[in-house]
Amino acid sequence: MGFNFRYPSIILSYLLIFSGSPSLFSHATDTLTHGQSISDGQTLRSAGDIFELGFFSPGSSKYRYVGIWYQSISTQSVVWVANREAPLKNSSGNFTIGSDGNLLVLDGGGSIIWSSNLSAASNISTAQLLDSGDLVLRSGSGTVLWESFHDPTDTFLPGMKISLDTKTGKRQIFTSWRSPDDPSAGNYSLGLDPLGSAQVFMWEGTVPRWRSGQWNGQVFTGTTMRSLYIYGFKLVNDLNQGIMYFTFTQFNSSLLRFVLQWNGVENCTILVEGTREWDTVWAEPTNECEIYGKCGIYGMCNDGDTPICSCLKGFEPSSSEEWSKGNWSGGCVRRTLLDCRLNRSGDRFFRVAGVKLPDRSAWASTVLNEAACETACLNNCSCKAYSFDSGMGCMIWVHDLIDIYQYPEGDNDLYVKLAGSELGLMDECRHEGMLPGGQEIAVKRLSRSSGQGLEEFKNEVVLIAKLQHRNLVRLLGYCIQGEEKILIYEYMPNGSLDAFLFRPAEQASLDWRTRFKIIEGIARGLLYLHRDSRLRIVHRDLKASNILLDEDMNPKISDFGMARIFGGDQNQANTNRVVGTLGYMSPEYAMEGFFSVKSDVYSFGILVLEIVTGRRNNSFHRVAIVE
Ligand SMILES: *[C@@H]1O[C@H](CO)[C@@H](O)[C@H](O)[C@H]1NC(C)=O
Ligand SMILES: *[C@@H]1O[C@H](CO)[C@@H](O)[C@H](O)[C@H]1NC(C)=O
Ligand SMILES: *[C@@H]1O[C@H](CO)[C@@H](O)[C@H](O)[C@H]1NC(C)=O
Ligand SMILES: *[C@@H]1O[C@H](CO)[C@@H](O)[C@H](O)[C@H]1NC(C)=O
Ligand SMILES: *[C@@H]1O[C@H](CO)[C@@H](O)[C@H](O)[C@H]1NC(C)=O
Ligand SMILES: *[C@@H]1O[C@H](CO)[C@@H](O)[C@H](O)[C@H]1NC(C)=O
Ligand SMILES: *[C@@H]1O[C@H](CO)[C@@H](O)[C@H](O)[C@H]1NC(C)=O
Ligand SMILES: *[C@@H]1O[C@H](CO)[C@@H](O)[C@H](O)[C@H]1NC(C)=O
Ligand SMILES: *[C@@H]1O[C@H](CO)[C@@H](O)[C@H](O)[C@H]1NC(C)=O
Ligand SMILES: *[C@@H]1O[C@H](CO)[C@@H](O)[C@H](O)[C@H]1NC(C)=O
Ligand SMILES: CC(=O)N[C@H]1CO[C@H](CO)[C@@H](O)[C@@H]1O
Ligand SMILES: CC(=O)N[C@H]1CO[C@H](CO)[C@@H](O)[C@@H]1O
Repeated sequence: MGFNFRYPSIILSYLLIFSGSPSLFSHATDTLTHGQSISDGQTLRSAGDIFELGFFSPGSSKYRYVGIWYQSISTQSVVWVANREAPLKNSSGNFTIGSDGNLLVLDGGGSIIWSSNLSAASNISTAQLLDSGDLVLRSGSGTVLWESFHDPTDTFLPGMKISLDTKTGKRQIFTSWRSPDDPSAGNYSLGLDPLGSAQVFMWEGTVPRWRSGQWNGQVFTGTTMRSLYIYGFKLVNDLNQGIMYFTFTQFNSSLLRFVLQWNGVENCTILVEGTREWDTVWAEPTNECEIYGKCGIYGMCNDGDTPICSCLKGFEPSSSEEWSKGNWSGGCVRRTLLDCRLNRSGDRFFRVAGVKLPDRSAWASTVLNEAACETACLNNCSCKAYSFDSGMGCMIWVHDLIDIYQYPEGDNDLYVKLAGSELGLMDECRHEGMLPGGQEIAVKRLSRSSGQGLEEFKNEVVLIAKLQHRNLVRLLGYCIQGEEKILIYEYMPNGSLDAFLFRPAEQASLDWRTRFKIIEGIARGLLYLHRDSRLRIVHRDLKASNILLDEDMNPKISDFGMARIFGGDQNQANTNRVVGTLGYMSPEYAMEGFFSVKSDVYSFGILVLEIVTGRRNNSFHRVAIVE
């Protein structure tokens, strides 16, 4: 965006002639008091010289607007506009606090063209521009009457809220500019899901264009927004006040902003120190699969495939003619009706790995483990799919599945309910949970649609077959049949460590002796991987849910799908594909892709903290998730 700051000579000479008079604005201040005004060419400046408020013309426009921008940046970046719908036609406007205490933009004739519109303002109010970029109007007693952060334009700054009043349904909405030359409300808006799910939506008009995916307490699961070291979001759900909002904090001292651009892209940029240029941290939607419902209902988008849309297994295009033309909007229909009898239903689940989970999930708050989640979905005839995740718990879908995107960073698995006959191939490859000798086993199933499936499958088989240690889970066998790939492990009756650590009901059963034993066991397993085995192995995804517990609560490291073997004198490697779990990843790995045995040690450190405290390493406290 280019900005022309026009100082017509008439204004300049006015300033020169009267510069000797006792004007408040001979040097910039951050506060406007009752009765004072600033005219075109004058500005308010926040105390730390970060933001500036004044008159500007965007791009090639000749109109004048009152707005707030970053004071120090030469390429002017406006974060808020007052009179976006009512431009000044010339530079004789004023910004002032009116006699009733409202903030006003006046044109040269003295008519009000914009107002903060408070019915009960104060006749001695003051307005102050803060270093956060917020313009705050206070009454004489200091009560906040109005603030620009509650009346946003297109820019989401640290400390702002994106909110939903759960009682009235009123939302705080961000609206794009119409064009780089025109700040009036454009076609795109951004706000919380009016249905109350913890998701951010973008609309084009009233049609959903993009959504963030479900919030898991740490991140939005459907985005590639992985910069946890630059900023962190927080969800607050205040049931008393009936308000729910997201806000974010930046961890990095550089200036940071999210802009809903005029072209319908939400763009997070950071000011690169030294260069004074904005650098993109994250922007969506930037590929077709990120567009809401691109492939219609029961369709799945994968921009690595040609064509990008396919129907979920067991479904076929509703109109193959439209699909062949690249019009996927009609979506897909089920091939074989579900059986859906209670208990002995012939229905089964098909795993679709690594996806942005579909929209309109329902949260089964009382279901606490994956098996119960599967049962809950199987026993509810309206249930189309389920997903279980330690952060989000059990989610089921009773509406048609829409907006499924399979992408490399996607780390949620969706289990889609299908008639058993649709899974014919798999039947031959199924084990009944017990080997012929009566030994109990655990089965891990990978599927073709997981995208990374075969590579990781081979990796895991080859690796684990070479490894033997009491603190590593044992592989008993595997099966490849058609598109099915199955791993058979020894059975771990006590499940995974995260279930014990983070569930209030189970926490009590972990005494200090047991916790110590678990830490020691993990350390032994890790030492074996790093030093004592014939190979040097970096696990790359060490976390509580990958530590399994046997009947005596001995820990065993599992899930070698992401592991890498290092050569004899190799100490470090780099990858473009950062895999693993946020919160456990070392900064140099998460940001630069560098990994080494040290990355595992970092994850181990986080794990020890979690085992000792019984708390997740959430930088933010999650108040609640509503659905
Ligand atoms: C500026 O415009 C206002 C109305 O839009 C008009 O009343 C005023 O005379 C104009 N001033 C100049 C200097 O053109
Ligand atoms: C705008 O402000 C200037 C300086 O405070 C004042 O002289 C002028 O009368 C104001 N104009 C209007 C229309 O209020
Ligand atoms: C102020 O209120 C009036 C009347 O309710 C409305 O027409 C106008 O758009 C409002 N202005 C702003 C800036 O909200
Ligand atoms: C503000 O209003 C109060 C009550 O209406 C009045 O007593 C007071 O004089 C007013 N102050 C100013 C500065 O106008
Ligand atoms: C903030 O993050 C940017 C982008 O990763 C980086 O270039 C910059 O050095 C960081 N600044 C600080 C103070 O950490
Ligand atoms: C906004 O919508 C109008 C009407 O549908 C369309 O003509 C215009 O191109 C759209 N603008 C953008 C930036 O998409
Ligand atoms: C995001 O904004 C930056 C700075 O304005 C710009 O250079 C970049 O092209 C934008 N990214 C997208 C995807 O629009
Ligand atoms: C796309 O297909 C749907 C039905 O599947 C149809 O209703 C719609 O009109 C088609 N759109 C275009 C642009 O052809
Ligand atoms: C079958 O399901 C019903 C209803 O959920 C339940 O009451 C019953 O115990 C189940 N029977 C068996 C054998 O699981
Ligand atoms: C199925 O689950 C949905 C969502 O939790 C619920 O509203 C519905 O009552 C359930 N149906 C049955 C038959 O349990
Ligand atoms: C703490 C805990 O739940 N321990 C259980 C681990 O598994 C064995 C065998 O199933 C149970 O007997 C323990 O109670
Ligand atoms: C990896 C990670 O997210 N570590 C964080 C754990 O929590 C502490 C305290 O909140 C942070 O300082 C770490 O950065």
